[in-house]
Amino acid sequence: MATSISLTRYLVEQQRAGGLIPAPLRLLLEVVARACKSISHAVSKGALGDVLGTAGSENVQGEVQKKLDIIANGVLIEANEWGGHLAAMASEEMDGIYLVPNRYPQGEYLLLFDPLDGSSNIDVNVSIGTIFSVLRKPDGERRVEETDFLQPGTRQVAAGYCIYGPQTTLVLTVGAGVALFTLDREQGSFVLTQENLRIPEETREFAINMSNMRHWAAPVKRYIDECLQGRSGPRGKDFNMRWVASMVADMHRILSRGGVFLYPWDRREPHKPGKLRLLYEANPMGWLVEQAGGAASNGRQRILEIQPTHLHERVSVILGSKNEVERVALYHGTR
Ligand code: P6P
Repeated sequence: MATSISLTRYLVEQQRAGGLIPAPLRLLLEVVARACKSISHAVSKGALGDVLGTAGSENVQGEVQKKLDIIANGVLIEANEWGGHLAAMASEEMDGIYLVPNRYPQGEYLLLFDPLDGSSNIDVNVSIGTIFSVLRKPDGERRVEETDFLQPGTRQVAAGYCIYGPQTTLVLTVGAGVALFTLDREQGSFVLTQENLRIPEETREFAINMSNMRHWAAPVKRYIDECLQGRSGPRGKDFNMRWVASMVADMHRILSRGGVFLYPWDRREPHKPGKLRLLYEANPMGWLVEQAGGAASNGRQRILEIQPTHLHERVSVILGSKNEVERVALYHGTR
């Protein structure tokens, strides 16, 4: 039987080969992976663990928080604050940034996360996940401020997600392709099960919430209409649609077999550029997609080049198979 490669061994060998993973970053990624293992355990308890249902509070987005949102957020904060690899954290579930307490050593990295994406699916046993992004803090000794998190996605040093589905799977990039680690529950460790994931440039699958069709802008409506016309229409082929309503699940499918994911701007809340958040959803997913040979656009520009203006900024997202993302951008008049 082939020797299984643990996450730790993969990170050490990546450091030897490419120097992309200094020891503090390796420690950070291993701690995040251990936190995801704990979250996976909590998620798997379901009704047996008093973890379902709402927490009776709202997050900064004004969304009702699920008990598991709060649990997952706490697990990530407690796991990462003492290690000396981080200066601060930011989360979808927290209004402001979380500075590592002075009683712990200050590190050089910033960790951003959506602790439990897709939480509307928690109570109905559909796959959910944790999305994370790692940035460097600015040089110097001053305390980190919220503005230090406002870096474009091109400045990420690591990004990934952990999907809690039939398998618990960690998907990670540090800028040398995308690797996939499956949790071996008997060993209690993440084992490398695929590397150099590639998204096919062509696809026959799109993921969008069709119930919003009447609210979309013309370029998105044109793109989806043409897909729906199938082989007798301008695309000359039939398409299939998927919508899990859990970005991690939809994006894992796209990273695994291709497809295009759209959550575009729509007229329901015209003052918002989109529903999904730039810093801890679109940027990490966008980097993973690009590292796998796909594309990530807001319809008008490369997502990773957007200069954030505030921590919980939202963005329109078109992610996945390169030729499809470029077609949507073309329809927006930006190619
Ligand atoms: P809708 C989950 O709440 C989420 O943020 C993403 O994971 C998912 O893709 C999207 O919202 C689903 O949104 O409007 O279809 O419920």
